[in-house]
Amino acid sequence: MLTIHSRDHQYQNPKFELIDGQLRPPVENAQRVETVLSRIRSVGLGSVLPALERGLAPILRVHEQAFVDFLQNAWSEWVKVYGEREALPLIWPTRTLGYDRLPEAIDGQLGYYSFDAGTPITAGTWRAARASANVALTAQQLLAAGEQAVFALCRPPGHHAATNLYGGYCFLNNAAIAAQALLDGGATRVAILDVDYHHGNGTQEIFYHRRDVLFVSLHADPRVEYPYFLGYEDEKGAADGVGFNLNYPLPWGTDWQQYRQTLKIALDFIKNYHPDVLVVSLGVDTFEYDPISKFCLKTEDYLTLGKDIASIHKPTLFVMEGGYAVEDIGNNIVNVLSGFED
Ligand code: Q9C
Ligand code: ZN
Repeated sequence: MLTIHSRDHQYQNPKFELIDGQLRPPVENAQRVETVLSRIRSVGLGSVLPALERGLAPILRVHEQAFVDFLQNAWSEWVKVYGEREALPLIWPTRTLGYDRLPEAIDGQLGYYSFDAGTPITAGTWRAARASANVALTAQQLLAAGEQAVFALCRPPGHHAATNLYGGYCFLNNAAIAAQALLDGGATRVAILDVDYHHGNGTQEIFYHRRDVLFVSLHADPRVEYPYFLGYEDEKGAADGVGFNLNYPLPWGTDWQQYRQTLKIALDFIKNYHPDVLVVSLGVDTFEYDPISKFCLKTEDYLTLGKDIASIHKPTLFVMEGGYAVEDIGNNIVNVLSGFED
């Protein structure tokens, strides 16, 4: 299987993240990509190709122009006021505080365009986020040209990013941008299967009113897990999209046997949708030793996960999402991809 990659991921390199009441070294760090890449090379999964520049047009098919402008300028605006330290929001438009005004000050704009304080903006964030979208888009082009499966080694991840919101380590929604580009390139129906541990709230929001993209997500129950406010089973889509959004919240402690039962149901639904293409938001933070998660999948389970995804026989674009801090993420990712190819 081909892998697409960009060196520019390393420009997203915050010194700390705010997590669980502490400033700690970020789990979403540049080492993640190096770990996955070195495993891809050592097992000889296939060639690793650089991403091509695709410009802003495909990004603007998914994200609001003002949001993209904000991401592009946030760092320089922040530095003018606060100096060269990581930009974090401290206030949000919530319930009775009002939602509609876009403040002029960068502090207010950070709150307007974000949904958490765990996603630092640095000098290189925009460069890295754009490169990550180009990774997904380069993989999308190869798929459109006839590849059966391609792995987009995206970083930063994307599935929490919505039309005009960033958060959860995500700035641009790489999977959604690729899905939209597949439609624009001639596909009629695209299914997105999100197997990251966290609900893909951004992807859900982007396609919630549409039926040309089916969104199916397995994730930790938002009643007890991030992102808390979206990802419930009664969120089924709206308007034209009713019936085309499917959430499967699972309890803490879920192991492969329980996970697989739900995965089979999800894959059946996807099969009956008859998509032209499948996009997989591939997080391996479902791993038993993931530092921020509470599922119990084992390294060998990811082989079966890949095999199960292959069983619906669709051209498949794998987009890297979460999976943190442990050496095993290399094995886990490569197991999904090689399980798929077996
Ligand atoms: N108590 C992705 O996996 N919050 N993002 C962690 C831990 C951040 C995860 C809180 C989780 C974001 C792409
Ligand atoms: Zn995740």
